[in-house]
Formats: sequence, C-alpha cells, structure tokens
Amino acid sequence: MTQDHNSIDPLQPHSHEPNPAPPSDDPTFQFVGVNGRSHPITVADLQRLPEVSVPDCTIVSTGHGTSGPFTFTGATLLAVVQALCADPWTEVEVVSADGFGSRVYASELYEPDPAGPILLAYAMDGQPMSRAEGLVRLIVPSERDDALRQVKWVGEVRVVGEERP
Ligand SMILES: Nc1nc2c(c(=O)[nH]1)N[C@H]1C(S)=C(S)[C@@H](COP(=O)(O)O)O[C@H]1N2
Ligand SMILES: [Mo]
Repeated sequence: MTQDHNSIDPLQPHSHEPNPAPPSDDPTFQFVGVNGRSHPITVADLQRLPEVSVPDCTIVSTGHGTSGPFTFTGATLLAVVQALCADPWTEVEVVSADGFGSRVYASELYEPDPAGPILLAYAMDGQPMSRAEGLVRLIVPSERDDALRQVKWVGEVRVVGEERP
C-alpha cells in the first residue's frame, strides 16, 4: 500500500491528534454497497439487529493517554454488512465526515479476535452514547495502541467487492 503525502486519505490517518468535535449533529450514516448504491442507516436501524456488548475496551493512545475500560454495545459490523449486502465482499471502509477512517478486512469479521467482535456501537457502559462521545462509533476491541481504528461519528460504511470498480 502506498501513502501519498500530498493528498489526505481518510483510511491512512497521518495525525494521532483526535478531533473532539463532531462534524454534524445527525448520527445517521450512509451504507454503500458493492454496487455503489447508498442507503441511510439510523441508530434505530442498528438497534433492530442483535445487540452485542464487548467489555474491557480501552481507547489507548500513545500521544494522549488512555480512557476506559468501557463496555461498548452495538451491532456487529458483520451483521450490518450481511443484512444489507448480498454480493461477495473482501473489505469494509468505515469513514467519518471529519476525514478519519479505518479499513476492516472480511477475515477480521468472520474470525473475530478473542478481545471481541468489531462493532458499530451506539451505547457505552449501558448508556446511550452521545454524539460528542462518537455516536455511531466503530469499535475494534483488538486494538491496543493509538486508537486509529476507533472511528467516531461514522459517516460512511463502504463495502468493497472482489473487484474494485
Ligand atoms: N472521527 C474521528 N474518529 C477518531 C479520531 C478523529 O480525529 N476523528 N481520532 C482517533 C484517535 S487518534 C483517538 S486517540 C481516539 C480518541 O477517542 P476519544 O475522543 O473518545 O478519547 O479517537 C479516534 N477516532
Ligand atoms: Mo490517538
């Protein structure tokens, strides 16, 4: 994978300085299927999928301390993709409107880390998550460093098929 220092790729974050401010008030995000069609997904849509809680999640950053441990609750990213995408897929790009994102591989979803499955979280320690706290937030329980995959304010979930368009 190459990194172009002249452009900003949200999937290759350069900065570890977390943004404290949500890019908008509305937690609705766009789900973009392999066919390129997008559907808006609300918190209520996520709540209709099986509810999964993962304890002992910490948001760890080398630069600015650690918070947690938290129990995050949400739908698994796998359940969301499976509910909305019938096409074969290899990875999922999860991006916030503030230009921060993470790429998740199908193998990480089908064979979850012992720390827990990757979530699209809407609650924290049994309370609804506020927009300021990151609603809807990608939680990657296996990450132990930098928090570069704990994407706050998910704006787009893009499913990538076997052949990129
Ligand atoms: N959308 C978005 N998500 C983000 C970031 C960001 O700047 N924007 N920063 C990341 C980094 S580097 C850290 S350390 C954590 C900080 O999470 P917190 O604000 O809940 O402590 O969020 C991660 N997720
Ligand atoms: Mo960070």
